[in-house]
Amino acid sequence: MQVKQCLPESPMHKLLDQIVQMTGYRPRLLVVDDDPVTVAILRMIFERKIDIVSAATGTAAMAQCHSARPDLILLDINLGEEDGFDLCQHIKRQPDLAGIPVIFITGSHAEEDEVQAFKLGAVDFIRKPISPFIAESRVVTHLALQLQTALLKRVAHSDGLTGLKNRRTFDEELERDWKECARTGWPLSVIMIDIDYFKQYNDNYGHLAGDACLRRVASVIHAALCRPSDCAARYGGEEFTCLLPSTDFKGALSVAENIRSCISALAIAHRDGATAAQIVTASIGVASCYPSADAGWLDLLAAADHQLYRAKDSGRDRVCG
Ligand code: GH3
Ligand code: MG
Ligand code: MG
Ligand code: MG
Repeated sequence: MQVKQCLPESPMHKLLDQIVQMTGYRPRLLVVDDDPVTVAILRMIFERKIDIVSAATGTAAMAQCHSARPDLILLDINLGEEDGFDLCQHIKRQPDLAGIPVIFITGSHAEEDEVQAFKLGAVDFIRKPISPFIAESRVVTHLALQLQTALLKRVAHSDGLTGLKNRRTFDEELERDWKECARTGWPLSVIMIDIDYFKQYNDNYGHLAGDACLRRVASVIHAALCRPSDCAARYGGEEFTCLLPSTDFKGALSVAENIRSCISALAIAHRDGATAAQIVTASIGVASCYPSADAGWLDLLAAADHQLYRAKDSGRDRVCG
């Protein structure tokens, strides 16, 4: 079968190209079909722009979902002994896979199958024999929307200057970790970090140098956290916060001391007369507690903030808790 590659570029093609160019990310499509000819045709249509992985059975498809993390799934209804509808239901029940859009691709022309596909959460329905133009248009449309949504989520959750999480995300994670620690009985710790005499740094070296300094400090804070559940955020201005679930006070103090010494070790010159060390330093407050369902997390933040002010008052470049 001859597949035309010179199809007109739609706004959705342009959107997909822009996102791919901006992120350097190549989208990945999982084709679940027991017919090798269909898989070969889809490969011909898409492989120029999109990585294709395939599976002929439900078990292989689940394995591909977990290992290849596709951005979109094209799913046949009649998979030999197996049923594509059952597989779709199974995928949609798994929280980490439920967000992957599914398009059914089938020889069935029955309206009730199309209705059933949408009821199960599919985003589209493509009929065989495949029309390359229609298949490409539908896949590109849903891929572009999926990648755009992922990009917007990333932007909404992160701080534009440093790439750390932003304050809104920190607050959401704090609320979630508070509930989780209240349920499990584990401790929860908060670290608050504030760069010393940063106003003078900006005044002396300029705002662009100030921004570069914030990025370097953010990267050592990020590197100092070792568990996947730990969270580092830019709380605002030159203030950063870390959230350490399942970490007690002693553990949090040692993480905080490591962050303080790593910031000093950057040895970013700060010669303004105010700082004894003549380099950029930070003051840090630490607070820990055992969350309970009937208490709020605001007290934990207030306690870390109080310790940060103690660190400032007692000479800066130190950790208090
Ligand atoms: P202290 O040791 O008491 O913390 O003094 P400070 O000068 O660090 O604190 P202050 O709150 O007076 O000043 C914070 C400064 O941080 C003021 C502001 O210009 C700077 N700042 C906040 N956000 C940014 C930013 O995004 N980029 C840059 N370059 N500077 C920022
Ligand atoms: Mg089939
Ligand atoms: Mg401050
Ligand atoms: Mg400061």
